Formats: sequence, structure tokens, C-alpha cells
Amino acid sequence: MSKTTNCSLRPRTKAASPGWLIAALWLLGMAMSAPVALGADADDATEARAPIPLVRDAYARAVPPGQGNSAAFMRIINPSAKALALVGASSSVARVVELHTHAREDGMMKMRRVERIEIPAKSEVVLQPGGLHLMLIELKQSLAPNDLVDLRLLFDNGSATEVTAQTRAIVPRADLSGHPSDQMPHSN
Ligand SMILES: [Cu+2]
Repeated sequence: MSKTTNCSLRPRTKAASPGWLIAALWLLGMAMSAPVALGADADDATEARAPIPLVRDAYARAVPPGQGNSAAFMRIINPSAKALALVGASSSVARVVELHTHAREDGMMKMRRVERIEIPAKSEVVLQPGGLHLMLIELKQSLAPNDLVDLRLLFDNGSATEVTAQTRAIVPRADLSGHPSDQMPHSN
């Protein structure tokens, strides 16, 4: 019996057990919320499976009690060589979470639901007030500043990413359009 290769995880074991290495790298990527240095090996390994989207700087709009809706924002990074798209989201704090963007219609910025948010290969998209956002519809609770909002993001490759967004008081932005782009026209 030769028992020689159980000692440690080394990239050069890749050829011997690519499946195991891929699984390990994938778990590493899922477990770490800090930026992961994705070298060529990791990139190649993840190409075979689902690309790993990395989510950074997630936050949500604090809203007073009785407010029906809120919104969440973040950066979504696609480190892989394949395009990726966010196609859905959910949260325990809202009955429904929709993907929204702002578009200019008749000279005014209005919110509009979108089916998917594309994240091209090796790039990132920023969800931010006045632009793309996750709409938290029919809140089940108030969201005071510094509350935590759990979000589950679904991607078109079948992967899901759990994110925690801390709430902030966000002043509606008027600078993009000249009109306050308050996030609440669903209920107004
Ligand atoms: Cu919206």
C-alpha cells in the first residue's frame, strides 16, 4: 500500500484529483468574503463549474416603520471568463425582491423591473441609488439604521450567494436627473 499524498493540499495535485481540488477551491471561494486572489489555476478550475460571483459593500436603505418598500445595493464582481447574470433574489425581510433599474422616461428617471442584471466576464456591476438596485417589496419589518438584511442572490448558472446587507439612512438622490429618485413609487 502506498500512502503518500494525504499530507496537504497543493496545486500540483490538480492533475491527480481535479474534482477534489475544484471542490476545495469552490468552498474556499464561498467561505471567504474578503477578496480572493484568483490565480490562473483557480480560474481554470472554476470555469468547469459555476463561476463564483463576489459580492462587496452590500447595504440597504433604512426605512421608518410603516414603509412598505426598501432597496438594497452592492457591487457584484464576476472574476471568471464567462458572463454571468443575476436573475433573482429573495430576503426574509420582504415578501418579494425584484431586480430594478432606473431609466429615463419623458425626461424623468423612473424605476423599472428588469429580468436580469448582466455581469460581463472579468468585470463588475454596481447597484446603487439612482441606478440598478434590488427592490425589497412588502417589508415584513421596519429597517432601522444598522439593521441587518439577509439576501439570497440567484445567478443564471444556477449558483446562489448569501449576502448580508447593513441598513443605512440614504438620502434620495436628486443629482442624477434633477428629480428626487425616491425609491418608493410602488406604494405612492
Ligand atoms: Cu425599485
